[in-house]
Amino acid sequence: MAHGDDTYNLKEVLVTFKSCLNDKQEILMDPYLEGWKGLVSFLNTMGAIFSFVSKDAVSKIQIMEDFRSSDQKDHYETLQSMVSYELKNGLVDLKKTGVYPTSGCRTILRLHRALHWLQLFLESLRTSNSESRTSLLCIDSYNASLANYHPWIIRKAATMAFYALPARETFLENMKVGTIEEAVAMLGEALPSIVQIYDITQALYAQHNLLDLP
Ligand code: 1PZ
Repeated sequence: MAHGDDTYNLKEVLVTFKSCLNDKQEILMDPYLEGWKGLVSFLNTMGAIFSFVSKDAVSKIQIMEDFRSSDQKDHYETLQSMVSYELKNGLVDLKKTGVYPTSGCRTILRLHRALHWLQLFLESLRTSNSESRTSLLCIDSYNASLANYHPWIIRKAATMAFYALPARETFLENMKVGTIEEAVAMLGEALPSIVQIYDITQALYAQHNLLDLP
């Protein structure tokens, strides 16, 4: 899969998320992280103003890749196996940050919340029209999701960065999937798999009471 900046294509990234599910409806860690890396490459095409965002995403991806290359790697093969392994062995700070500030469960939760923002944002972009402003779509979807978990200073920085987003048509062209119409159609085809990954993760975390991990 090509994620280099010059061969970049958002469709491939979204399709990677589709390949995350095994036949037991479990989410495979490696393609999940691969999908995230692709999103970070896309974000990096939007300029240095977003580097504080991509740095945080990269460090979280790195935490998870380190688990995947550790002695415990087999326990991190799927999100489901990670949750049961970490909970069974008391490797998660459940109430406040303590011994395990970088558990897999809390790290994936941060990415999972960001995936909800992505879903709302791309869906609003898909259904918007040529008069819509990308920055406003982005602010609305952020306020409806991720902002609820961010302190004031991050919300402020994020909102300011959103004003630097390219106009809708440029944004859609930057996806590198052809014309604006083709980009919109691609979103319609690819977003359901993002939604499915989001929903399965959400149910898994809800079932184990992990949605508020510090
Ligand atoms: C297309 C425009 C892209 C805008 C990106 C929208 C997301 C704004 C998020 C701002 C995050 C700022 C940096 C640091 C945040 C961290 O404090 C939090 C919580 O982690 P903790 O501090 O508890 O360890 N991190 C997050 O919420 C994860 C953020 C990941 C954002 C990934 C965005 C991917 C963008 C894909 C673009 C197509």
